[in-house]
Amino acid sequence: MESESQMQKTADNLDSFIQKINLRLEYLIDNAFPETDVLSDAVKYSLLSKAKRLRPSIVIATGKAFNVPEDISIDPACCIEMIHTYSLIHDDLPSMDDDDYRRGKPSLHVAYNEAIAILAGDFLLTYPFEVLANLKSVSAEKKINLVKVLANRSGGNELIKGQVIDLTSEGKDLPQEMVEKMHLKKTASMILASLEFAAVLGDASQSEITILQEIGKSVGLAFQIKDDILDVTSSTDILGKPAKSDVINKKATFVTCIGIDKAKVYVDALKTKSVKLLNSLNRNTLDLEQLIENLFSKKA
Ligand code: GRG
Repeated sequence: MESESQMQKTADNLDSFIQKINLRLEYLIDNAFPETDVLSDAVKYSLLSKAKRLRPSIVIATGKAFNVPEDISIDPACCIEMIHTYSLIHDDLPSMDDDDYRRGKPSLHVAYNEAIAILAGDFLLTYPFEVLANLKSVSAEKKINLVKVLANRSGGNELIKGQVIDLTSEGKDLPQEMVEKMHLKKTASMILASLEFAAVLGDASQSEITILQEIGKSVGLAFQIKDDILDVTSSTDILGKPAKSDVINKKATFVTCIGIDKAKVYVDALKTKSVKLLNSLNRNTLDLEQLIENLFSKKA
């Protein structure tokens, strides 16, 4: 049982991760653009808007469990957030989900235009690889392994594959195993990349990597099932993105597949599994545990 002071310390740690991530993202973007232009403005509009910073926080928190200093994990963490933000920008485009509202304000293609939104997404997909190549105090071998993880998890067999399944199955009744596959690809992939980044930086053993990957799958799946549930139970104001979007777009979700009640039971089972896996790491994972707890209780 965690003491009250330990819980406060964990909450302070998570807040400080978010503040550091926000500052570093701004620094990295300023560094990429010697002069302000419409692209740098558009990138900042999306990237620096209010977001939970879940994935980069996972990199830092898991890194800490593997003795990786925050000043080493911060840039790889920001790379994941950039890729995640690109995927949201492109997902909102008229040719994809055509959503006008994201992170509590008009989507990028609405605030600017479609071409600029595509280009801002392109920038956020490519710049992270430059940032990884330029990392200081990280060996060349580790940089290559980080690049491999990021290219793989954001690539045609993972994040992009999930989006393809999502878009091509609109209006269809998918079996549960196919919805699960889509969720693992679309949503778990960036959470898996976050855990694998920490594993690379912290020299995790093969058995630890396997446990981290199992955690990533359970947590990623649960995160998306919660999202499926919130789409029908919450509001646009609370979510900061359109509610009932899945219903309107005729998406196959866990709610359409097994119903809200069974979906909630499944999320609870995934939570129990994740905590068990986390404990089996035998490391100081208090920050990571709290992050996962926040994610399971997410209301937006
Ligand atoms: C365009 C290749 C490509 C992929 C898009 C990420 C994605 C795939 C689609 C976005 C829509 C969606 C429902 C994604 C599932 C993951 C998810 C719930 C994203 C929102 O992430 P949060 O809640 O948002 O962490 P913030 O804004 O806090 O970062």
